[in-house]
Amino acid sequence: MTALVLIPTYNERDNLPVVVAGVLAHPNIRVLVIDDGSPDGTGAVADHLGQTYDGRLTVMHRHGSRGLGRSYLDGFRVALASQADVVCQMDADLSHDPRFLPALMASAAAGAGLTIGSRYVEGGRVENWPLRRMMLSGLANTYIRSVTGVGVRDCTSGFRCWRRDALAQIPLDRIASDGYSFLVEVTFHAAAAGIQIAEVPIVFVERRQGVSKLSASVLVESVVTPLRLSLTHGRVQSRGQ
Ligand SMILES: Nc1nc2c(ncn2[C@@H]2O[C@H](COP(=O)(O)OP(=O)(O)O)[C@@H](O)[C@H]2O)c(=O)[nH]1
Ligand SMILES: [Mg+2]
Repeated sequence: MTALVLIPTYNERDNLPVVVAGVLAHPNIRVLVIDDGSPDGTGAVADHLGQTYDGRLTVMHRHGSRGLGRSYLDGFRVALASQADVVCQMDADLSHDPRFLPALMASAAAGAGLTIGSRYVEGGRVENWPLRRMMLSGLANTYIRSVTGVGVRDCTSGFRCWRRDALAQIPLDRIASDGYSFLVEVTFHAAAAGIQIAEVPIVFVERRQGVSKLSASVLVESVVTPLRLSLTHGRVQSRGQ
């Protein structure tokens, strides 16, 4: 089974080489770094990694307005045109440990169209989060589940693995949101399309270097998006756990 791992970056100069080394320690994996013109020079660091890991790492340099969701959409389109069996998503800030990739890929190999690396299933957890961030994340997931009907414990996790044939069923042109909402919206479409969703435990470690790009507008969008999805498409009966 071959995988393409999408890694969006914005100011991750010091973290990116570490995460890439961890990812490419696994066989049959390639990386696509999607850099949004990081002012700290992450794009150049990524280009250098492309030379180091010749043929296994490519870089997409985005221009214009930045956005995590838009970056993922561009990456998905590249992935869909590739030969990779599975398409993974992970953060560059070392919150997502590459050691969990084999478990995510094994779940995809066993048939799950979308596998989510989950903090909120047995064996999963978060390290180094203050209580208020834990509560916010827990509340957000309860809210998303009750409004949309999607039965996933960790809908806002960005550590994921898609079977490429499942990703091809998602109406990418209709996805409007960014940040966490992007993750929620894509998961909603996966559940609505009847794609099998699985969660495997991960340990999420809060970043030690650089800063989070979580902003107030992202939080507002997170409240609005589940409502908009359920009003527009109706609640879904998830086949997740
Ligand atoms: N391409 C791109 N990547 C982004 C953008 N915002 C955040 N990222 C990356 O997305 C990942 C998660 O972002 P982060 O700020 O750590 O969010 P948090 O983990 O929710 O606090 C990291 O790899 C970031 O570098 C963006 O606008 N464009
Ligand atoms: Mg982070």
